[in-house]
Amino acid sequence: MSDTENTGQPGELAAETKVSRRTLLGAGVVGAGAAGLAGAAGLTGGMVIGATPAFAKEAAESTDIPPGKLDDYYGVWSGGQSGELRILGVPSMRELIRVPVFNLDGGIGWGITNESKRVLGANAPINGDTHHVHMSQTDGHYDGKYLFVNDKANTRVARIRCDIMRTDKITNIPNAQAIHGLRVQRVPHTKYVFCNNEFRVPHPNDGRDLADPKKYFAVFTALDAETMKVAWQVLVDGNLDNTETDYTGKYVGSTCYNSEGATDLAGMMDAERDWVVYFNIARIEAAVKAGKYKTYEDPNVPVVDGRHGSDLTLYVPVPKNPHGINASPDGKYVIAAGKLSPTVTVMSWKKIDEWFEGKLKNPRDVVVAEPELGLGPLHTTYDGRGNAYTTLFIDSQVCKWNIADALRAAKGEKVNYIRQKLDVNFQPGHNKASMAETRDADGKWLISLNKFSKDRFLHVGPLHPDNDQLIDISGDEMKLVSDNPVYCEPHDCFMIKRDLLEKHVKRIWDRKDPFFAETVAMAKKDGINLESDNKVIRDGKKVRVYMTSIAPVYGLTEFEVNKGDEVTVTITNMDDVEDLTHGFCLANHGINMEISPHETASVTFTADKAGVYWYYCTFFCHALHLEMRGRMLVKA
Ligand code: CUK
Ligand code: CUA
Ligand code: CA
Repeated sequence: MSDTENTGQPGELAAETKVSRRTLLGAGVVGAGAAGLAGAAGLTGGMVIGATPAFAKEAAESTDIPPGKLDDYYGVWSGGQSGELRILGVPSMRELIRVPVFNLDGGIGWGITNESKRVLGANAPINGDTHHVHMSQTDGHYDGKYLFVNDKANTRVARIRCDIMRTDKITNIPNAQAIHGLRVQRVPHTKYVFCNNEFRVPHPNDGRDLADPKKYFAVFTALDAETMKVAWQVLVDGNLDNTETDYTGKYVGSTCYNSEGATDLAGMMDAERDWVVYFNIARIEAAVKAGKYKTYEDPNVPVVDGRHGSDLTLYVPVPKNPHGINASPDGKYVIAAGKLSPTVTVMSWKKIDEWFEGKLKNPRDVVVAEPELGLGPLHTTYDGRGNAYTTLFIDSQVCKWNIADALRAAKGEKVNYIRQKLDVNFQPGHNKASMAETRDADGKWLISLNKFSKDRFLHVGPLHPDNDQLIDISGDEMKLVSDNPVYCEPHDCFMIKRDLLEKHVKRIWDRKDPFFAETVAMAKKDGINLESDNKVIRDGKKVRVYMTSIAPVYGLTEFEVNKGDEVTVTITNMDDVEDLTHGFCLANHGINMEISPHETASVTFTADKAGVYWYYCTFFCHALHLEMRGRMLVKA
């Protein structure tokens, strides 16, 4: 097959896009993994993969959302090293809003307001690296309550409240470095958020054992979803990459690509097999309860020992540097992608249960198939009709295959389990089908999150956007329907049906919202009624300025302070009209914040320059929006 056949592109390809997907990343780029990849390619020698079947030409589902009409799905995207989340409409792929998490956002004042600083913590780093965003679930269905996302860069996990789409808690994970994989417990509900520690380090990491990597280790973390406190951790062999939970609430598994415990690339590719480690949640809880744990950096965080030989864990050898791990929505299987092996490993949750019950002897007995799919399998998603879709990074394809047929082939039957390979542009990491991480997988849309866009878009400088391609999977044939440039760098996303989330999302703030409760408490101490008072309270060198905003005026059009005062400005938006947001920007002070209807927001700064400083509204709220301003008078 030539590299430009079977592209599935709508219309003609421009000549310059006819680059070979397989040569796009030449030896130089993948060269680092060349040894492993050559080995992997060798394994494909005997691969029996039938030709992609011919499909009757049928039209793809329409992505056209006419003006005034709404999308069928919310899409929730992680923002990679932008540190944020993004909410899109699917299938239009229109970006609806960004949710700042581990980043500064001057648009709404995230990292500037007191309310956001309380969530971020004092002097928190603002270079997050979000990969895995998942919604809380109840009985394997999305419940519209929370989103959780990792920060690989600074070893944190954040929770986002879906009703206001604001980050409301951030937890630093102790005894770990680089939280990568993250998943929620599905059943009976999201009690725990599971977090993977990717980098092995010494413990305590205080300068000891620098040159002794044998003493480094990694931990698996269970966060309590409600308190956002670490419930327990498990010390593991190797490292932890991606993670996945089952549909019974009993087990959670993680891929490990560095079973070698190596500190360099060659060392991490040394073994032919690494593993997937499964954690037995009930046994771990019992061990913690029985006091069978140690503590390391944080005396309040119990760490149980789950290394080889422990009855808390099961290590299943799988080929080679596995990456993604994804449970099928029927609750039966969990599939780990081989990355440096052309295979994926299909494991049965039931057999994992049997292994822990002592009914199986060999850890590999939980493996029910290991189909070959192509080069560089990274992540798998599902259509709810028995098919799996695995991204092939090196082949630049999405491979659709049938799970039942792969199981039959594993038993020696001559069946072709590959349904279709669709070229994507280019080098896909994650993919995700609509509703696929719940029991309600509906097999309508598939997103392929491609790391390279090459010439698919107008050039904008050396940094190219990624290309998130939307693929219609509702029929027998996958059809590529749109290319969507995205800013660096979504790793993962999910799609939830509109009606499941829409009903949980508020249109106007509740005055009793805990998000600004501390600010309300401060006002109460000052005897201020935030909804009507416009007053300045002086407290030594601290000045607290309270005002309302009702379009097009602030409750105070001037206030006076002394140079050197610490000033807190608190604004309450008393407009009742949905969507009537005001801003507060103080000229030449690096301050801007957003205040939506019935919200209270505050900001604290030092008035360190004498003079007249105008503050003004930054959200166009009224015909006289430009006139919505006032003066801070700073006496020398
Ligand atoms: S990882 Cu990026 S493509 Cu962080 Cu889920 Cu696989
Ligand atoms: Cu208020 Cu513009
Ligand atoms: Ca390895």
